Amino acid sequence: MAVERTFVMVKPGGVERGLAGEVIRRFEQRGYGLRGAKLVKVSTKLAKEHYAEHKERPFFGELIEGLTRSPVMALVFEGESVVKVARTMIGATNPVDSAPGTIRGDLATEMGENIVHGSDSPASAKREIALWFDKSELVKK
Ligand code: D4T
Repeated sequence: MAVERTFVMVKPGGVERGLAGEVIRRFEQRGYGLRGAKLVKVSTKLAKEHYAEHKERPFFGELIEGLTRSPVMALVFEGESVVKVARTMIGATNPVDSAPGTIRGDLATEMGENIVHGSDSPASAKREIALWFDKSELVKK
């Protein structure tokens, strides 16, 4: 086990509903440190790069439209095994299957409005943090 960083994003639907603070609160209360935070009006280019792994999927267009429709809150958290724990805290991709107690399980009901994103592996975390943040925007402990 190791101290690592992950990328978390409150998606447009989450920011629109005023849930950015609730998402940050959950990670901070769990014990993870906030190392980066900013509101971003996402360009189509950035959205396509973020979701590059899904570019052949039938839902890609909707995904890009959904991510660019209003600002997101981009976040970096640091702590013990945070990549894996963040995914557990966020819950299953489809909120219908997300357990109560998870972010999606408590706050969402629809796949297209699942509130939050978290990197799915340490390699994805590295890629996504570099994609969304300049090094100068991240703080040390
Ligand atoms: P993100 O990336 O948004 O945190 O979600 P997940 O990591 O939990 O899930 P994902 O990358 O597989 O899917 C990204 C995004 O696409 C939507 N989606 C996904 C969809 O609309 N239909 C689908 O069949 C799938 C698999 C939901 C989340």
